[in-house]
Amino acid sequence: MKVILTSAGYYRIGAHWLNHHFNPEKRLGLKTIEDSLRQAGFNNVLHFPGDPAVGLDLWRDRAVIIEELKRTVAGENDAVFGLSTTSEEYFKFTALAELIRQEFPQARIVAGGPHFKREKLEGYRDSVETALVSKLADSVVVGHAQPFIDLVINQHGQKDLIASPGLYYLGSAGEEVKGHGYGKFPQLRTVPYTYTEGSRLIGTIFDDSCENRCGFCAIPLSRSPLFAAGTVIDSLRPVFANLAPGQLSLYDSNPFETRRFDYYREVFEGLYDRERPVFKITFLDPSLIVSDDYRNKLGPFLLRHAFFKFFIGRDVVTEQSARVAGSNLRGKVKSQKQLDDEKEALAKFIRALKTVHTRAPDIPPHKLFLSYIITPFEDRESARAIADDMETFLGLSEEGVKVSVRIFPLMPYPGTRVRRELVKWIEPEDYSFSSYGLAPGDPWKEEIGLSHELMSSLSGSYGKSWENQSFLPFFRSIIDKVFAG
Ligand code: B12
Ligand code: SF4
Repeated sequence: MKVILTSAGYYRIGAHWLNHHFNPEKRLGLKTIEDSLRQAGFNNVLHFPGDPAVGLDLWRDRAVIIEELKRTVAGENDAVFGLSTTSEEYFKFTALAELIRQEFPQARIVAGGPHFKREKLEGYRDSVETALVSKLADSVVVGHAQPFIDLVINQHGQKDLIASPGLYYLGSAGEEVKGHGYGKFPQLRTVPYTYTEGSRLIGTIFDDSCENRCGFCAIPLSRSPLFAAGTVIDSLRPVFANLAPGQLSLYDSNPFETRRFDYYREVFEGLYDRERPVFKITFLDPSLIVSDDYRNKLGPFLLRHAFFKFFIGRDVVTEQSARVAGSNLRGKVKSQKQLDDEKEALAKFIRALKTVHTRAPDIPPHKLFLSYIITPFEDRESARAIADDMETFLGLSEEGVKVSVRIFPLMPYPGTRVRRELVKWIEPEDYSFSSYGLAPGDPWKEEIGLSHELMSSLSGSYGKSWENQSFLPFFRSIIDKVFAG
C-alpha cells in the first residue's frame, strides 16, 4: 500500500477569487498524518506535490499534474489518496477528486480536514454524506486523523473493519452513511511542524482547545493539551538547533487562556535562547487581556519570548451581532459591556507596546491584525459601529506598533451553530459561499433587509488587510449608500 497525501489548498483554479487564500506552505494536518504513519513504521507515504509552493492550476496544469501523479503512484495498484480540504477550498477538492478518480480508478480516496462534520440539517445532506454520495471519496474522516492511521496500519485499507471513531463510508447498499464519532489526534512521539524555507518559518501546534465555543467556529475538538510541555521542548529544541528558524507560528486556536498560562510558560522557557530569538506569531483572544492582572502578567511574557505578530479576533462590536454570530465568552454570548471592555483592554495593550518601543526603538515592530465579522443582519448603526471601532484601532497604529484591520463575512461552516441557523438561506452544498444567498431573487433578502447589499458590496474587500485608514471612507460610503433613507 502507498499513501499519497495532498490538499485542495495546494492548487489553484483559474482566476477564482478564492485563490487569494492560496497558501504555499505544507499543511500541518497532512504533516501530522505523515509523521504518525512513519512513527508507526509505515514509510510508504508521499506528499503531493513534493513542493506545494508551485501552486499548480487544476485546469491549466492538468496534464502536468496527471504526469507527476503517475510518477508518484508509480503503478502501485493499492494506492490510497489522503485528500485534505477546508470548506472554502471544497470547490477545488471536487475537481481534484474527479481527476484522481478518472486517472486512477483503482485508487482509494480518503477525505479529511475541517470541512467534514456530521450534522443534522433538516432536509439537507451534510458535508460527509455529500462527498460520499457523489463518490468523490470512499471514506471520510471527521475530526482528527487517528482513524486514517488505523485504516492504513491495522486494517490495510479495509474501511468496514475500522473500530476507531471518526471514519465514515457508505454501506453496501450505497446509500446509508456508516461510522460513528469523532477522530482522535494521532499518536505521536514528537510535535509535528511545517517549515518554509524562504521565511524560515515553523508552523506548529501544541494545544488546541478553547473554552469559548463560538457559534461560527469550526475548530476540530481535541483533548487538551495535544502534547506534554516536555514533549514540545524535546521535539523542538533539536529543530531549533538544526534549522535556526527565524519565526514560529503557533497554530493553537486560543493559547494563553488563564488556566493554560503555566503550560505555555513551561514550553517557551524550555525553548528560550537569549542569543538566538525566534520571533513568534500567535492568536490572541482579546477577552484574556481585560483583566489588568492577567494583562500585566501576559504582556512581559509575550515580550520576553519575542511574540511580534498577533491575530486578534475583535469579531463583533455590538451585542446584537454577537448574538447573531455566537461570539461567546466561555459558552455565553458576549454582552455589550464585555465587548466594550475588550476594546479598552486592546487599546491599553497597544499603548503598552508603544511604551516598549519608545524605550527600545531598535526592536522589530509589533504587528496586530484585527479581524471583524460582518453578519447578514447588520443595520446602519451596527455597521457604523464596526467602522468606528476600526477607526479607533487604526488611529493607534504607528511605526513600532502597526495595526491593521480585516473584514470577513459570517461563514456558515459545517458543524457550526451558524450553519444550522443559516442553512435555509444558503446554497447548502456550495461551500465556497460565493453565492451565500446573495444571488438575485433569493427569498432571504426580504427577511434580512438591506444588509445583504452591504455584504455583497464588501465582497471584494473580504480577507484583505488594511494598514491605514484608506478602507474607512470606502466602507463608510457603502454603509451610507446601502442604508440611505
Ligand atoms: C493555521 C491555520 C490557518 C493558516 C494555514 C497555514 C498552513 N499552512 O496550514 C492560514 C492563516 C493560512 C489560514 C487561513 C484560513 N483559515 Co485557517 N486555520 C488555521 C488553524 C488555526 C490551524 C490549522 C492547523 O494546522 N491545525 C493543526 C492540524 C494538526 O489540524 P488540522 O489541519 O485540522 O488537521 C487534522 C484534521 O483536520 C485531520 N485532517 C486534515 N486533513 C486531513 C486529510 C485526511 C486525508 C485525513 C484522513 C484527515 C485530515 O487530521 C489532522 C490531524 O489530526 C485552524 C484552526 C484549528 N485549530 O485547526 C484554522 C481553520 C482551519 N481555518 C479556518 C478558516 C476559516 C480559514 C480562512 C478561510 C480564514 C478566512 N476567513 O480567511 C483562511 C483560508 C483557508 C483556506 N485556504 O481555505 C477554519 C476552517 C473552517 C472550515 N470548515 O473550513 C478553521 C478550522 C478555523 C475556525 N475557527 O473555524 N488558516
Ligand atoms: S475564541 Fe471562538 S473563534 Fe476563537 S478559537 Fe475559541 S471558539 Fe473558536
